[in-house]
Amino acid sequence: MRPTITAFEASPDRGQGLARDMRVRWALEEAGQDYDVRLVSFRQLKEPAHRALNPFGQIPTYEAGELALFETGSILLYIAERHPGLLPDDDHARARAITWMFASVSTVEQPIIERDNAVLLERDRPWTAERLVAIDGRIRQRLTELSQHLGEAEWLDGAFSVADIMMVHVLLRLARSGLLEEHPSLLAYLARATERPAYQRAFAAQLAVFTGANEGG
Ligand code: GTB
Repeated sequence: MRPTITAFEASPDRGQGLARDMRVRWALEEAGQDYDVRLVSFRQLKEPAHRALNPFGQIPTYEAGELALFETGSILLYIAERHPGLLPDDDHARARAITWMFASVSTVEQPIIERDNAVLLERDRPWTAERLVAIDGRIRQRLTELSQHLGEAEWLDGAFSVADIMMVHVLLRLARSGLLEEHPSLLAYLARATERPAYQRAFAAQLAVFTGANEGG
């Protein structure tokens, strides 16, 4: 069944692909699954019709028939369990890939969101500069640990999986921070991932929302 996802009507990042609908678009592109996109305004996000899909009033959501999901981790897992090539068949390898999905959002992403909050929402506070130093220290620690894990490997654990979609999208949010440049192996990991045709198609589709070009399926 062709799913419908939601995305911002007005791209706050001007088409850089940083909003989380990008993760779902990318997974669907990797899966070869066509999809529809319903664009939602900031006002609509907080209205009952959207909160019925996501009680927190956020994008993205995923609808297929009677099923409505929110949370990118859950949506990516749902897609990956129904399409070959996004999770390993081996039971243990599958469990490790799912572990990396959780690690992406609960261990690596957390200080990155704190950083965005400090830079975007709290930039005028007297303590922001000091707080940024502390946050960047926590991010640096995670990036060092991640690059040590990755070593010379192409992907997080064996073959490419939804865990890489999640981790790469989390890291891309640091693109302008200068922190990624301290880890050439992570830059190479991001380049490998974003060169994938599925990423490129997903990126072009979300960019089209910003440029006003027709939304692709
Ligand atoms: N844990 C949820 C998930 O993974 O699905 C988080 C969902 C979420 O944060 N959604 C954001 C949202 O709807 C959009 S992605 N925010 C509106 C609101 O809460 O009212 C976060 C995001 C937004 C914009 C940029 N940007 O412009 O660069 C980057 C990331």
